[in-house]
Amino acid sequence: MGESEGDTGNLTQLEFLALNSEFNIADGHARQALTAGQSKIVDDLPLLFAEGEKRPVEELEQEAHAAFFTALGQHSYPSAPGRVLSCYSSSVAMEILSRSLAETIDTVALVHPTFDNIADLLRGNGLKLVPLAEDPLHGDDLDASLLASVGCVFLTTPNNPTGRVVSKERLTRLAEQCAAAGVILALDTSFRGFDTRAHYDHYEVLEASGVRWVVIEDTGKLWPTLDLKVGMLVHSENLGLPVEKIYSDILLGVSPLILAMVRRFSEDAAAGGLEELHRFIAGNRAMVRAELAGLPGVTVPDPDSRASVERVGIDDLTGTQVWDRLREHNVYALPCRPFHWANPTEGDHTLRLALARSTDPLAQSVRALRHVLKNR
Ligand code: EGV
Repeated sequence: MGESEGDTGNLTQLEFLALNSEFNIADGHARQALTAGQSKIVDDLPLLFAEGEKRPVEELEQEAHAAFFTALGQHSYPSAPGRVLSCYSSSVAMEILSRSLAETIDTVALVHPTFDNIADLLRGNGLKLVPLAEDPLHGDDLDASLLASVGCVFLTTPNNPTGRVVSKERLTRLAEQCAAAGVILALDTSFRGFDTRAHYDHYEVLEASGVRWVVIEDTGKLWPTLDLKVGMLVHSENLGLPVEKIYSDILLGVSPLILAMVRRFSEDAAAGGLEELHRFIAGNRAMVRAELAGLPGVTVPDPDSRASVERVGIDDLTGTQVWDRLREHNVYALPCRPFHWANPTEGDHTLRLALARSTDPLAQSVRALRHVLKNR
């Protein structure tokens, strides 16, 4: 359904093409310059290495988790051993979860749209998917028939690429419904650091509901650490899936150097770094919107988004056409078709831009976009 000759691969394959361009506004990884506070941490890397050599990794890991979760308001995260599984990336956590789910359930309701590798990892492990569009997800109660037909509801919040956040009230109700139906509730919160509306204590809500829950957390989108990062698979005591066993099939643990670095970046975030990041992303977003304002047929689909990505709607060209024309200027964005994993045509007229970039190359990239859109 929805495949066409114009399809150019998955989103990550499109992101690969961009990696060597100075105008890479494709992937959602953080590539802006380090702040002064962050540069200080990088200066201290030899000390963190020495700390990683000397101290027990369990201590470094607990400190990294505590610093990260508290910086983002997640005070009720489970700190007991084995409940937060540190992975090389959130996609590794996603693979572990997908393999675990496939042992006991057949079907997952997955938010639509969302980053395509979530759908691909679930399907790659043999799971069937049912799309859950954002409007019904954020509206009334989920259909009883939907809940009866799935073993898991999987949501990305803030969502990628739309930035939509599941509110505390909404999560409370979703968790109640999933608990009553015996359905696992899984969240990918990789973009939560950008949006204070996603900083209410999710773990408190999930635990209070009694639902079987899993959360994938990520440090990888927040800080420009050259892809030194941790993804975390966090789970409820009652989950009843072999996540710890499958984790052990794939890895022993992440580097204590990276854990020590995550602790320091989290402390810096809590001490004002997060607000600085929010101002930076908001500034880049305002610049992008100002640069594209007034172009006929060009829209802002996600006016409330605070995520580090921004969608642009284009009435009379497809995202793939704009992507192609931008490449002639060595600028790489992302056409949104693949985000709409169940119905790609829904994403035909949108493009995603990365905002976690230094403002100057981002501004040059957006000027090229304006040029392309002006000369349609
Ligand atoms: C985004 C890259 C993977 C992913 C980027 C991403 N692809 N992991 N297969 O990390 O929004 O650009 O999430």
